[in-house]
Amino acid sequence: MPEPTSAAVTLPEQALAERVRGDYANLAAQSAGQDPRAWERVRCRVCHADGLVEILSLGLMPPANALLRPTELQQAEPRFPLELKLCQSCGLVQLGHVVPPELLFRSYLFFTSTSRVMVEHFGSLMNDAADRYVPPGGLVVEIGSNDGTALSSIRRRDVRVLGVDPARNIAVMSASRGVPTVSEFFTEPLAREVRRVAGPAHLIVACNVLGHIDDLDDTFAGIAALLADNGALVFEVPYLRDLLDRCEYDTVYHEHLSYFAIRPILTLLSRHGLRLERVQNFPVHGGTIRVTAVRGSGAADDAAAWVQRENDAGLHKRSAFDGFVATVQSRREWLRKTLADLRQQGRSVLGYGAPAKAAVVLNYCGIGTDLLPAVIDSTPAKQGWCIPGTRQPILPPSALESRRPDVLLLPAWNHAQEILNRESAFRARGGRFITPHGKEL
Ligand code: JHZ
Ligand code: ZN
Repeated sequence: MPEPTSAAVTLPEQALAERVRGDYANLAAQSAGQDPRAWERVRCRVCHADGLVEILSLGLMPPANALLRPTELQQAEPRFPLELKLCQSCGLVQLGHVVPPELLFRSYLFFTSTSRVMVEHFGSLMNDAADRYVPPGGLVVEIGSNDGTALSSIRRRDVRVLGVDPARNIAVMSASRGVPTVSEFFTEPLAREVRRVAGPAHLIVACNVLGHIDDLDDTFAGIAALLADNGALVFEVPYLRDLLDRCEYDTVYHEHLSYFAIRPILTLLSRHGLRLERVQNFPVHGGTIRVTAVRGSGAADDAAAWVQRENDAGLHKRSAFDGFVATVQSRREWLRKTLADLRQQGRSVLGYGAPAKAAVVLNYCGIGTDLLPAVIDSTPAKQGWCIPGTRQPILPPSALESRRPDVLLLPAWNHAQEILNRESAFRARGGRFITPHGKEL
């Protein structure tokens, strides 16, 4: 019997995602067969030095969120090199190739609202920062506003909000939350236009988006142009030290061009007349830093301590990454063996969560539908589609009942607590959760 999916229900955002995917197919066709050097970037995107050194190659991979329809499985997929490099001058870890952003971000299938924990996290960020920096009638602009979750959480009614996000399918969702959104990439010209029409922004928020941007100087020039004199920029990025310490190699994918530490952030801020005021860290997404910056020069005292710890860890040296690379390889061997053993024992295994990370793990580890037949995800817009490259179909959570797997592999390990709470019945009947990083939950 075919698995029930919500594909029969065509939500407006799904219809739009379909339409925008027509553009994707065109771009993908154009990129097929191109020399990978066409996508290569040889200079550091923060300090512009050349001579980036390679840390890790995950091979040729399809873009992690380029989900496929079952009818598209016969077609060739575009693949791009996925290589992590280090700038030994400023310490920025970055990808050596840039997939055209039109391909990655015009139709987006990740929605902030899916995780209750993230909704609360961004709710407190927005309300704390608005209370602190935004006067009555002031303006809050969010870069990468996704489905409007964060901006719509602001409780104060005396502030104006504006989202900027290139994903055309998501604008429908933010509009339904009452968040006006410009469906474009944030650039310096756009920032100047926003300022001309709406005035300066007292608060600019950018969470999990700076890593997606190739031309960071243009973005920061835009921020500097738009920010009110006494305004603040608050941004969040996954923290490089956590990525290395916990070997979160599956957060390396084409959308993520930069992997930030504080040191390169300071270079970038000072070049654009911004002063680092505060750094905080949070456990979300495997380890995140929140940086608050204002107009000015220099940095708050604790920035030096952050940079010192990074220097002590040798983060700007190639040798600091040797252990990481060895662990990535051993985790691949472990996962392949574990899934093969489970199959031999006659245990059924499904994946839980179809984040971008799932595509990275499954493709890098070479896990096809023989070892993992399908994955479950609560996002209606992902259900009925398949993981790029390894092609597991994405099923709704009701498949837990119809398939009754023995083991769930959890690529969405960053949402472990929330998912374990939601699926307590699975564990109550003896089901096991394992992560691609070798943890039993
Ligand atoms: P999740 C995202 O990466 C997107 P991804 C982005 N590229 C980024 O920069 C990083 O975050 C930081 C599902 N799920 O958040 C929903 C359930 O099924 O790890 C999602 O498809 N049930 C902007 O793609 C996936 O898991 C649940 O109960 O790696 C999680 O994706 C919950 C909580 C989630 O994002
Ligand atoms: Zn650099």
